[in-house]
Amino acid sequence: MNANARRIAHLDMDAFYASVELLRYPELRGRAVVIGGRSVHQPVMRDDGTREFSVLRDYVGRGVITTSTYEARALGVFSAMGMMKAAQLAPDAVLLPVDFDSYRHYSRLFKKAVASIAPLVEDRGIDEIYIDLSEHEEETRALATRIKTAVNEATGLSCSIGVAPNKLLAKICSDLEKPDGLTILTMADVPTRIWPLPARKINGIGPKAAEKLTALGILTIGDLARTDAGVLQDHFGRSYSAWLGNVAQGIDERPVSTSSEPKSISRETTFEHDLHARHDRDKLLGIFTALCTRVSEDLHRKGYVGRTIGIKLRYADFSTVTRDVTLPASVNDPAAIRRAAGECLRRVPLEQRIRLLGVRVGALSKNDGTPEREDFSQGELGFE
Ligand code: TTP
Ligand code: MG
Ligand code: MG
Repeated sequence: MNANARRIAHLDMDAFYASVELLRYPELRGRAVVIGGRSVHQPVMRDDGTREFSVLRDYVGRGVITTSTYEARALGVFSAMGMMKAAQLAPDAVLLPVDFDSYRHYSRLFKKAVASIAPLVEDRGIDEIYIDLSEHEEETRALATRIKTAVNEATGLSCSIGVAPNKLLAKICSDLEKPDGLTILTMADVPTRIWPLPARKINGIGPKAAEKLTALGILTIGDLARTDAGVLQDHFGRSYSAWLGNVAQGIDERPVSTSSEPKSISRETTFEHDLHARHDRDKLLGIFTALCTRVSEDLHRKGYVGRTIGIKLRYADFSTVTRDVTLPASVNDPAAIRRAAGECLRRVPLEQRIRLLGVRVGALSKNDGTPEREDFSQGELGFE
C-alpha cells in the first residue's frame, strides 16, 4: 500500500441475531438454531430448571428464517428460506422468536465499542459499519484486532472485519473469512483475491444485473474486468456500465460518511395507487403536509435546521422531477417547511399521475436553539 492509500474497514457481526440469542441461551451453543419464530416459540422453563425449546420439525406456517447459526448453515439453512423448507433440511434445529429490542441494544453496544477506538464510523444498519482508519498510526492488523477485541468485550459477540483501500473492497473482504474473520487487502491483491469471486459479491450488483451478466457469460468479477467496455455499455447503459468497469478493477472513491453530519433530511412515500393532482387533491395535500411534519420532527430530534427545502415527484411513467428553494434563514418548523415545499410544488408539471412524493431539507446546520414562532396551518398549495 502506498503512503496515500486509504485504510477503510468494514465490520459485520457474525450471525448477529442468532449470536445475541445464544448469549441468553448458552446451552444452545454448537447447535443448529434458527431465528424467525413468533412468540409461541418462546422457550418454556421446565420444573427441573432446564428449558424446553421449539424445534423446526414442529413448525407449521409460512414464516421465513431471519438468520441462522453457522451450524444450521452447514445443513443448508440460510436467511430468507421458508421455515417449512428449512424443517426438511434441519428438523432438529431449534427455533427462536425474533426480539428486535435486544438486537438494537447489542447494536448500540458494539458501535460504541468501535467508536471508542476509531471514531470515524459510517452506520450501515443494525450489524455493520464502515470505519475510516486512514489517520491511525497503528499497524492495520494490530488495530483491527484491537477493535475486534473491544467488540467482544463489550458484547460477548464476534465480528468479522475486512480492511482495504476503499469501501467496496472492504465490504467484500469482511465476508471472506467469516466467522471471526480478519482479512486485509491491497490493490495488488485484487486479481488473486477478488477476481475469482462471483460478480454478485459486489454490493450494487443485484439479482437482476447478475442474471443479465450470467446470460452474457460473465460469472466472476474477473470476467467483468476482462469484458470490453463497449459490450457493457450496450447492455447496461452508460453510467451503470462505467460503474461496473470501475468496480471490477476494485476502484471506489466514496468517502466514509459519518452519521453525525447528515447532508439533508428527507421523507418520501410511494402511494399504493398513483394519485392525480386534481382528482386526488385532498389526499395528496394531506400526505404532503404529513411529510413536511415528519421531516420537521426528524430535524427537531436530530437537532438540525436547514435552509434549502426541496420536493421530489415521481410520475406514473417513472420520470422524476425535483425542485428546491433556498430561504433567507434556516428553519425547522413544519409551517415554514410546508410553505417552501408548497412553493416548489407550484413549479412542477401536474398533468400526469404521481406515484411518489418526497420532501427534503438540506443545507443543514446545528440548531442554535432559536425558538420557533410560526404556527402551522394547512392549505395554500398550488395544485391547480
Ligand atoms: P447479515 O449480516 O446479512 O447476516 P448475519 O449477521 O446473520 O450473518 P453473517 O455472519 O453472515 O453476517 O444480517 C444481519 C442481521 O440482519 C441478521 O442477523 C438478521 C437480519 N437479516 C434479516 O432480517 N433478513 C435477511 O434476509 C438477512 C440477510 C438478515
Ligand atoms: Mg452479519
Ligand atoms: Mg450485515
